[in-house]
Amino acid sequence: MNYTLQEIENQPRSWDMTLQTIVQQWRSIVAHLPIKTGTHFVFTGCGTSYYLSQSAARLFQEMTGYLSIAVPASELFLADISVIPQGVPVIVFAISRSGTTSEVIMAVQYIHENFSSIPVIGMTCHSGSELAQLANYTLILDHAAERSVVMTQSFTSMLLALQWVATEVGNCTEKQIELKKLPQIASTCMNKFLQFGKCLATDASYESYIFLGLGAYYGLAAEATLKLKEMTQIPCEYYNPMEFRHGPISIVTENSLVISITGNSHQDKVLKVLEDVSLLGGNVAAIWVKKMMNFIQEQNQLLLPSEISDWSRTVLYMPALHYLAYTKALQLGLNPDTPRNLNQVVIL
Ligand code: F1P
Repeated sequence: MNYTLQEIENQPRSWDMTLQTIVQQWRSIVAHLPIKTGTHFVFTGCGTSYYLSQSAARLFQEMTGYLSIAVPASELFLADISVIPQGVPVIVFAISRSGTTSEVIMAVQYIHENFSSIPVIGMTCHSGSELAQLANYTLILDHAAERSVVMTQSFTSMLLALQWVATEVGNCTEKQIELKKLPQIASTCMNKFLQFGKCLATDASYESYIFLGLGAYYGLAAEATLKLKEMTQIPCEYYNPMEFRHGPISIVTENSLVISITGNSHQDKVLKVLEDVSLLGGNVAAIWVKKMMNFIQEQNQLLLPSEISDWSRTVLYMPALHYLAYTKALQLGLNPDTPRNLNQVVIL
């Protein structure tokens, strides 16, 4: 067994530990934070941690009503005026599994030097890291650290932790009850996730993969693409499903597989996009909640539990997509633990 597989499989346990540790960590720092009407939140990171930021910002805004954006860490110091809101209180969440990625460190230093009133909350899986030293406050998930180059459990665990934070800021106990159900739901579904991932990976006629996601799921689509790209280097892309028709759909061939990451609230509209892809001869698959009689083959549909909301269900879409990338790598004779041209951290 290799590290990547172990970390994919450990997600239910990692989520459980995340939920146990985040409550106290957040409560001990929130009292020091100047959250008031009009505060803007900026989520930042690189690579997976940037895609995590994209999902987290959407989920945070939806839950709390506070304006929230995601920016790549490098833009905080290379294009600061275009991304840092002016004239309003700002709080930054800087996210980095390693806590040592240069651009994240440079971004935090830049904020300290040029925007000293902005508090930076560092989220990392390494308590002894530079980010943990540098940030004004920290959220530490040491249990979600990884030996693999690619991020799997650290992505979902950090995202789940930020969702918990959002429920605290938004004062929403109803969603907290839902989040607490996730480890148990995931552990009963892991085998189903593996079978689905394998099924989409092993059909050799799929030469390119396209992931569709909107709202908070757009970050998931980006991350699913990155996982497949890192582990297999196979052509893959991601889009907002409704945007896909506006040009990108021209890349569809009988060898493409379009996979939709879909919530209950938009399943009907997305089904129509998939229908258009199918009419053009493309292959389609979906991870969603409502079972529908339609043109999509049964084995290409993964049904997730509908008893929790789209908002709370977010991380549950990822393990099947991790298994897809992992299985595809094995199928191509690649070692998922040692992706081409990559290291765990980018140090400039
Ligand atoms: C982020 C990251 C990873 C990626 C890569 C290098 O690291 O970009 O997403 O897989 O191999 O680092 P971090 O800042 O979250 O540690």
